[in-house]
Amino acid sequence: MKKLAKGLALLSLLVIILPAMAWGECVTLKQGVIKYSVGHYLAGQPIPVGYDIYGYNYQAHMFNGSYANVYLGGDGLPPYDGNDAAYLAANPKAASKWYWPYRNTNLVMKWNDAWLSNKDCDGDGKLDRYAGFPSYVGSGAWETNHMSGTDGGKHWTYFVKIVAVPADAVRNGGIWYTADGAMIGPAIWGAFAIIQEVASGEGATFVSPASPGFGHYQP
Ligand SMILES: [Ca+2]
Repeated sequence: MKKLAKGLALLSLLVIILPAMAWGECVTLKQGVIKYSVGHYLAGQPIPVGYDIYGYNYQAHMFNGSYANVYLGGDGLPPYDGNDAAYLAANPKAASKWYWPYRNTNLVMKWNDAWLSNKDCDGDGKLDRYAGFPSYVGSGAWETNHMSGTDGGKHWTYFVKIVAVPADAVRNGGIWYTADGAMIGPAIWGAFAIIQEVASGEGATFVSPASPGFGHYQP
């Protein structure tokens, strides 16, 4: 009877430890086995630890490059290099993409690990999103976009902060609110809200009344 109890205790301990170990066995970019997805221009190639040819640095949670290069790779196209005529001659279908008109806008994006991790801990071969949560809602994910360019010879900038909404947030029309009724900000991409916008020459055009700080939305 004592033996059985001991055996059961060991078994229950294993039941607790094994899933934790499986979750803890994360694959990193350094190992060279996390690859670009099917359909990507670089499909099958390992994602590098530093910047890739588009401007993504998945290890450092950032992107810096042409706005079009955020999407071109995923659409099976090479990175835009600034030469319209040569690029379109080689890749004519780029001209019909919605982001093609924004190719001369420079974009710096930053995000946290909940938004897009630099590891694969769930074993699907892809970098994890909202790791440890069933969806982005309540995950504390955030992203910033800093755009810049020239328009009619004038330099302009635009900055926006976006968060995944808390689990108890309430959506009313196009606006997300906290559980106690404070406005978080305009809804974007479903489960996300804009918490701050800054336009050059205009200053902050929106500051979330609930909070413009990422810490406020951490689980
Ligand atoms: Ca994964």
